[in-house]
Amino acid sequence: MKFDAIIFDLDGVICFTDEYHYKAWKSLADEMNIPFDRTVNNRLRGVSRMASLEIILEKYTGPALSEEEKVRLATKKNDLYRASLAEMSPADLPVEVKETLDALRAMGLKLAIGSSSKNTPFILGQIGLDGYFDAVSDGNNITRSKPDPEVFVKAAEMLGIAPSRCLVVEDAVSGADAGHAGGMKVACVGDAAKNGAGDWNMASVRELISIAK
Ligand code: B16
Ligand code: MG
Repeated sequence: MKFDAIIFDLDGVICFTDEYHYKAWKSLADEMNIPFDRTVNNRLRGVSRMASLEIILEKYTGPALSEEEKVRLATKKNDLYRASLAEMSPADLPVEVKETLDALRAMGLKLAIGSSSKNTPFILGQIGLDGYFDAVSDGNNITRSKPDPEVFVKAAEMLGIAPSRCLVVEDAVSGADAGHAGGMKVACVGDAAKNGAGDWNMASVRELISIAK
């Protein structure tokens, strides 16, 4: 086999919490009269909460904001976002994703999460994947956001597998860049696949089964 482990991004790959992020940021931006659309939203994929806020504030024209005010805004967005997460259930784990994960595991591959999100444990619990992965590296154990490779390098370390034997799966261009910077091959879906950011650009995660062979 070409790989010993697969490291999955969470938002936009395992489940579609990206739409909840968009709605929560949109509500905050509308309230502050900041232009915000799906093109800007695509730049937030894989990017940490505070770095996402800075991207949204590029078009802000109101009075200067203190660091405390920025943290308050990010917390407000996160509260809205978590209200959507609270409604999630195992039905929000797409069947093709669960079947693909199970097939990859049956092939003997180690499976990990590499997500920028501090809400990762909550999301995994909501969709019924608590305890499923061999390692979880997320926004709670990193100091640098994607495109820095830290989150994927830490996942590989937790698994005890060399980066060159790990395949990263991403929906964000920033995440694909992070995987490459960590010395890993990258398979993309969604926005990153449309941008040709991966070594493989997939129409479905099911393609991973033949890519990993
Ligand atoms: P949180 P991923 C990323 O998750 C999201 O794509 C990105 O939009 C979000 O800002 C980031 O997590 C931080 O999330 O506010 O929950 O800590 O794609 O790396 O799984
Ligand atoms: Mg993502």
